[in-house]
Amino acid sequence: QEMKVSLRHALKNRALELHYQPLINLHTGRITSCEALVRWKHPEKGPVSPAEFIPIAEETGLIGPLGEWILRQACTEAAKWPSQVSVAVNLSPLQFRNRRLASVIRDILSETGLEASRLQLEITESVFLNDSASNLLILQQIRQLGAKIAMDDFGTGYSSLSYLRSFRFDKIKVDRSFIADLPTGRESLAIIRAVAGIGRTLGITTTVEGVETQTQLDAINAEGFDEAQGYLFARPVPASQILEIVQSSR
Ligand code: G
Ligand code: G
Ligand code: NA
Ligand code: MN
Repeated sequence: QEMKVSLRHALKNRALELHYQPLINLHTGRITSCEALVRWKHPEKGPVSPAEFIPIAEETGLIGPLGEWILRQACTEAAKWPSQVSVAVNLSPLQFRNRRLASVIRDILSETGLEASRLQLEITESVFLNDSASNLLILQQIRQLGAKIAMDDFGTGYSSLSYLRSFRFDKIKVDRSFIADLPTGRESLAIIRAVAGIGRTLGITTTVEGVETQTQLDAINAEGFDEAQGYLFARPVPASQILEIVQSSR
């Protein structure tokens, strides 16, 4: 309750900030996009993780205005980046309760001048759990704007594969739990190999997250993944730093 009040306050008073983490094209070594990750510096508690405050925002309905602020902020920043670099924004399944989500996104794109094709929305499988028919419709509307849709944390839901049949995703991001025990984890290796194969066959970009070591990267490259993200390349950094990074990486 107290958190809810201070989160609302933080949103109003610009105490929230977006950090950005690059995704690297494994064929060219270049940055393809940067994922926006929200940060909150609480006046007394110090930094509070989004893993803690996003669920509070979801329970209290604050995720609507918070999610719009995140989208607008991310698109504003990305419009300053070189045109070949996209921005990835996480969407909470609760944001789909707003049936006008696609038009909100369309307005933000036109306000900020960001080309739709440079916006990627990361969703999790839980988008398909409730109201899946109308959520699917919203996803299709977002896609029609020209934005890209990525399935985040792939493999951790209980029906990941079936969702690949429901919607043609532009990108699959394999959950970092499958990367953590590479290259020795036989099960993880078998699973990421299968995902790389699905991506190749269906023409879906395959990404791994949570790459922390060179040996993990070697294993991922051996499977032919398109993209990777993780501390091995870069940690999430503030907007001013990511601007320098994307400008110097051309
Ligand atoms: O950045 P970090 O690892 O602390 O994020 C923790 C969790 O919070 C992750 O599950 C991440 O997806 C989520 N998260 C971070 N930023 C955002 C955001 O802008 N929107 C939403 N919906 N979730 C976010
Ligand atoms: O749920 P989602 O995939 O959006 O989570 C993104 C979170 O993963 C962010 O909080 C980010 O800080 C974190 N993250 C990014 N790279 C790494 C990494 O290499 N290792 C670990 N453990 N976490 C990472
Ligand atoms: Na994400
Ligand atoms: Mn993820």
